[in-house]
Amino acid sequence: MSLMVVKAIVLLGGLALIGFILWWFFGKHQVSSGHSVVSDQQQTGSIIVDGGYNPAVLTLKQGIPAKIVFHRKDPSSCLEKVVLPDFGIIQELPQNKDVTIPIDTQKAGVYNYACGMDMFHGKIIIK
Ligand SMILES: [Cu+2]
Repeated sequence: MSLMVVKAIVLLGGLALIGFILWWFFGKHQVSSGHSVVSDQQQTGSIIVDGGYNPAVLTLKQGIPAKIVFHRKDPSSCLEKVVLPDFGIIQELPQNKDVTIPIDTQKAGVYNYACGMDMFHGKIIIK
């Protein structure tokens, strides 16, 4: 290979790497999001726990009594507890069972929650 070709390959490789880094840091990464289902002054949101929380962002309507149904499919003990610090809730999530957690929706805001070890994170938006 001539030196020119080698230089061109190195240059292209460098550009590809820069492109990847830009995408990694500034690209829009997809976060799953969902809404509760509202009926009769009651709203219910569903979150599947499987390698994380799906949807990762759940939006509830302010002022309407809400329930979130967690369903853990993931066998890992990491996700067997869910902690919602803003609501003072620490809840066990037995595998393959629906667990219903009532949520106070009086105050609008963004509320983070996590697994018992604070490794997986989700968000509840009340607005
Ligand atoms: Cu964990």
